Parts: sequence; C-alpha cells; structure tokens
Amino acid sequence: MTKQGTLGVAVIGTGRMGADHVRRINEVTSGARVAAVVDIDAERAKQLADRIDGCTAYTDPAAAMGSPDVDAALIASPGPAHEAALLKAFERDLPVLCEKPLTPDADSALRVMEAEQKAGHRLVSVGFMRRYDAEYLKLKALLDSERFGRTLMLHCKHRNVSTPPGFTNQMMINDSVVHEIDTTRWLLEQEITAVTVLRPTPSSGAPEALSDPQLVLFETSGGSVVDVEIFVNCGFGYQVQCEAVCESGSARVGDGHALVSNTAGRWGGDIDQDFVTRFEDAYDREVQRWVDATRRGTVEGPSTWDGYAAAAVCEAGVRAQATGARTVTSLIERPALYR
Ligand code: ISE
Repeated sequence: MTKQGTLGVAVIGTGRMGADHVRRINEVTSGARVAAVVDIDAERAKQLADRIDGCTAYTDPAAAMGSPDVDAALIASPGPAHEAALLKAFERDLPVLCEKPLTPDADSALRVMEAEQKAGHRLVSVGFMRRYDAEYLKLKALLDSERFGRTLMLHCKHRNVSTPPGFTNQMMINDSVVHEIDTTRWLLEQEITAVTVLRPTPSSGAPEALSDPQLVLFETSGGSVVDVEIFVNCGFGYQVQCEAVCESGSARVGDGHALVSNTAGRWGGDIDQDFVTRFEDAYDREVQRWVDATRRGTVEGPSTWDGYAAAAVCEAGVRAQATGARTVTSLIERPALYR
C-alpha cells in the first residue's frame, strides 16, 4: 500500500459508472486514491488520468493491475469484460470491487468462482449498491427483526426514464431486474427457485422490439412470492420501490419523499432521473466500506456466490421471458468458501 496506507485503486472502465467512481474515490472516499484508470478509449483514459495527481492511464487492465502503485481494482467495464479482468486480478491476489453483473451468465460466473477458490480466499465484492442504501438497510433490519412476523411477499417497482440505444429485452432482466434478484435474496435470505415473466402490450413509448413494461414473478425457497414491475422507458423518472408484506404489517422504501413542497394549489416533489443521483449515498457507502475492509485486509459485501446466484436466476428469467412459461432455477451446491 502506498502513502501511509492509502489504497491505490485501478478503476477499469471509465464509462458513466466508472467515471463516477473515479470522481468518488478522488473527492469523497477516504483512505484511497485513483492510481490508474483503464479504458479501451486511450484518449478518454488519458483525459481522466491527467486531472488526477499520480494517476496513470492504460488501455489494458492487466498492465494497470501489474503496476506496483495498484493495490486493488474497481471493475466498472461492461459485463462481458469482467471475467478476464477478474482472473487477472486473482493472479496478482488483488482485492476487487466488481460492478454488477459479476459476469453475463452462470457458466462464466462459475469459472470466476472456481478461480477465486483456487486463490484460497475471497477477493471479490460485487457492487449490488442497494445493499448500501439507507432506506433498504432499514427495511433489512426490520425484516431481520421479525417484528412484523415472516415476510410473505415483496412488491417491487423498477422504473427508468429511458434506455440507451441497443437495450434489449434480455437486458431488462440481466441489467435491470438483476438488482431485484439480489435484493430478494438479501432481504429474505432465501434462494429464488422459479421465475415467470408476463408481458403486457408494450407502451407506445417503448423502442421497437422492446417489450416494455414487463412483470416478473419470483418464487423463493421459503415460500415467499415477489413481483417486479420493470418499466425501463417510463419517461418520467428513475423510481425504485420495494414494499414488504409481512404477517402483521408492511413496510415500503423508495417513495423519494425527501422534500415535499406546496405551492399554487398543488403539492409534490422531485423524482430522480437516474441511478447515479438516486443511489449516490449508497455508492459512496459501498466504496468507502470496500476501501475500509480492504485496508484492514478483509473482504465484505456481496460475494462471488451472490454474483453467480444472480446470474443463474437471470438465465432462468431470460428463458421465462422468451417462453412465457414458469421456469425453475438451478444452482450448484454452495462452496465452503461462501458459507
Ligand atoms: C443499469 O445498468 C443499472 O444498474 C440501474 O441501476 C438500473 O436501474 C438500470 O435499469 C440498468 O440498466
């Protein structure tokens, strides 16, 4: 570790999320600095690196992770590039915060899990940021306390203003609903055993070939049922809500009532327009917790197992979406490293 224990981080991928993490580590997080940025766009990486003291630009993740200035990696490149970067990080025994999805499918997630087991200890935390959101943390504490009894159902809403070009039906599961998959597993501490996807007549605002919105149903190993409205071109805002229905009460997060105003015969508030602002605090907490744990020599947060389980449910979800049939999920037995 460099400079009195300051963690030198290589940020791999400097698109929307990666660039935001570079800003965060540089300006918000304590105990870490951006030692390297990596992007296939050399100019983009250079422009970012030039603004940060002691930061070097690379186009090759392996070269960045081989630098003596780098103690840990934050992977924020597109999902299909994660496996190669993770395997390189393991070769150097580098701790990694890997943005979701861990990898795009269960087979590649299994390969990553095998490589981590060969390393002999956990190195990866997966960036499922909702686990760090203040409201979700309160909901988790309430459900864990069982004050309202057992959780019977979750009703989830996941709405985006619009999708970038090329966004597909499969991405509605792999990129978007993957958050509810992780949230369900984390909140209920159960596995998802079956997925069904219903597709109403698409909104006239949906891009061609996108079946938007969709209703996704999960059944869980403990007998709970979860419904997820995924609507990625709703046009009006970024909304993520979750209501837990328990035996003697219910609790909801994500109403976004931080400020309620009254004027000219109306009341209301603002709706976030994207995940970068809606989950800003959660991302700050996630990265700080990762840096603190890494500097202590420990690994916390969602594991490679969680990334694999989410990928396996996504695969079932994509099949369910294509066939319209209830689709059973399948997971390998949980390896000892993740128990
Ligand atoms: C995006 O990749 C995210 O992770 C957002 O949280 C999610 O709301 C969005 O649908 C995804 O495309």
